[in-house]
Amino acid sequence: MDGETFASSHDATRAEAVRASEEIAALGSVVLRQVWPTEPLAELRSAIATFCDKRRIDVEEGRFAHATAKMYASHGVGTVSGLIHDGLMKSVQMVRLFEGSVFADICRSYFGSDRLYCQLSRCGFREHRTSLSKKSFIPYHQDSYSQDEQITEVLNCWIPLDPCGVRAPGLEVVRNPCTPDFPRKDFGLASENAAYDFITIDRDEVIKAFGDCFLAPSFEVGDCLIFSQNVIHRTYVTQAMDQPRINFELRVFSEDCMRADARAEMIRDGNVTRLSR
Ligand SMILES: O=C(O)CCC(=O)C(=O)O
Repeated sequence: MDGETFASSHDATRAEAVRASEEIAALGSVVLRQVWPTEPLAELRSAIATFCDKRRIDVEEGRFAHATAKMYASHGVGTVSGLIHDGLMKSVQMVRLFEGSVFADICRSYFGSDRLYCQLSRCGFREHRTSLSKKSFIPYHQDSYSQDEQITEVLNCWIPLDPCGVRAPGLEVVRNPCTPDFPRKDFGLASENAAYDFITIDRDEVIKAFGDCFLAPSFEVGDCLIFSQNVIHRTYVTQAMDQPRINFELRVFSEDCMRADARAEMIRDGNVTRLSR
């Protein structure tokens, strides 16, 4: 597919980061190959798998009676805050993962700032087990819906922790920065995917607005897909897929993206975590 990949390496130069951030500005996303070191990703994967296994057992044994419990039996969902709460990781691991990464260079170039942050409660993960369900996990949507309203813009780095996109569910994006608050689908009383109905965007409407420009790459561990917050995207899953996939989403913003009247309080109260010095 056109523009599918932007080849990079661990020692990607600043010029490459600038090129990648220009691609994000023009097309909404960029795919990077082999830019994340495997060891911290394996640690993260192990923490997420432990969290999801425990949640699944809690659901099966009736200890987790939340409205979405049924979904959690087949699909793992959570955030870094949850992993930290359960003693499965420390926030410093996030800082270390980000520091010196190609993604950090791209964020500096994209936001034009060195003062970069994330919210640990909005850096999420998903575990998709095709042996338990082949239903699409998350339908077409925009991240801006689920954004903290005090933060005007984020870049999402979607990091697979298993090979995916061919035998395991991957991610599909519209290759366009898209427009904010794209109209959502009206289900009336008939639901397609109850948990996520309220964010669902209709594929035909996407094609009318932006053309048939979907990208669903195959990924190896170490690759990632970075996209801006209005980019319409979804879990990419086909009936033929038979492997599981865990992924992680590192959502980063600069200090300037925090609304001026809320910034000092957010920093003071620890609502945001500084990722760069
Ligand atoms: O990982 C996925 O399958 C989709 C995740 C996603 O789109 C999201 O969390 O916003």
